[in-house]
Amino acid sequence: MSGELKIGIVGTGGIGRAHMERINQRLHGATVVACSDANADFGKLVAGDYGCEFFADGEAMIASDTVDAVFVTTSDAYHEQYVMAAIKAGKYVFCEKPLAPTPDACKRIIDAEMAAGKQYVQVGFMRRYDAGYRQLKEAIDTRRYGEPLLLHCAHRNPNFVEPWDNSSAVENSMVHEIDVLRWLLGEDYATVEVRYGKATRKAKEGLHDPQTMILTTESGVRIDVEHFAVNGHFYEIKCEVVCEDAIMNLPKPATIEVLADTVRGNAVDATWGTRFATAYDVEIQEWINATKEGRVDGPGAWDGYLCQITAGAASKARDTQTVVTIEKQEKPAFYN
Ligand code: ISE
Repeated sequence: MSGELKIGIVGTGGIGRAHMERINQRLHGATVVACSDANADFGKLVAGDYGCEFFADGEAMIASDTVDAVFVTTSDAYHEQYVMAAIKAGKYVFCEKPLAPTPDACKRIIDAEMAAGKQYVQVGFMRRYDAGYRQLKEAIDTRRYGEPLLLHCAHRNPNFVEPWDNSSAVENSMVHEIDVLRWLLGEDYATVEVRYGKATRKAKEGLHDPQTMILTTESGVRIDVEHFAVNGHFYEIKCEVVCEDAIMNLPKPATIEVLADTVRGNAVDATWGTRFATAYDVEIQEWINATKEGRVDGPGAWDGYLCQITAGAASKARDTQTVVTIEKQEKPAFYN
C-alpha cells in the first residue's frame, strides 16, 4: 500500500505508549490513529496526548475502517482475544510477547490463521532486531568458527514487575532467551531444566531467585541461562557462544565512561527499555515496511506457539526439578 499505515493500539500501558511514541515520532510510514484501553479514563487521556481516537471497545476499533493494522499491548491474558479479532477482520497484527500465555491459546491462534489462509500475526520478540544478536547470528550461520557447542547466557533484571512468583521468571522474562537462542542457532529444543540454587537475600517472597534454565537443542548444543529477577542495581544481558574454533560474545552496548568515587568504568543500562530501545525501533520499522508490502517477515504465530510450548515445559521442569522433554512439533507447510 502507498500512504500512511493507520494503526490502532489495544492497551495503552507502558509498552503501548512507548510504541505509540516511536511510531508517531521516530519511525516512518505509519501513524497511530486510534487506541483502546480497558481503563477508559486513562485510555482517553492517552488518546488526547497522542491526538488519536479513543474506542471503548477494542474489538470494535479493530473491525472499524479507521484502522488498517493493529498493535496488541494489553496484559498477556487478553492477547488471544484481540489477535483473534484482527485475524477475523483480515488485518495485520503486531502482538507483544508472549503471543498468549498458554500453548493451547497459541494453538487456537495458529488454527484461526491457517483457516484464514494468510499470515497476519507477528510476535514482539525484539531481541532478533538487536544489532549484536544479528552479528552473532551472521557469524553462526556462516560457520566461520565451526559448529556452536555451548552457550552461556545471563539475564539480570534490576527489579521485576509483579506478580513475583516462580513462573514469571520463565514466562515473562526467559521467554526472550527461548525465542532468540532458537533463532540464533536455527534449531528447536529437545529438553529443558530449570534449577534452583542458593537464593539471594533480596529474593521477593514467592519467587526463587536466581534460577538457572538449561536448554539442549536437537543437535545437542547445551545452553545455560542465569536469570535474576531482582539484582537491585542494573539490567544486563549476556550471551557467550562457544564454537569449535572460537568464542564469541554479544557486544556490550556502547556507553559513556564514568569516573566516580574510586572506580573508572562504563555506564550500564538501568532497564530493558533503554538497553533494547534501538532494537524496538528497528523491529517496528521493519514491521511497518513489511505490512505495507502485505507480508509478515518477523517472528510469527508459529514461533510464538513453539516458545510457549518450551516455556510450559520449562515451568514443569522447574516445579518438578527434573529434565523435561519438549514434544516435537511438526511445522505445518503453511508456516514454511
Ligand atoms: C520484560 O517484560 C521484558 O520484556 C524484558 O525484555 C525482560 O528483560 C524483562 O525481564 C521482562 O519483565
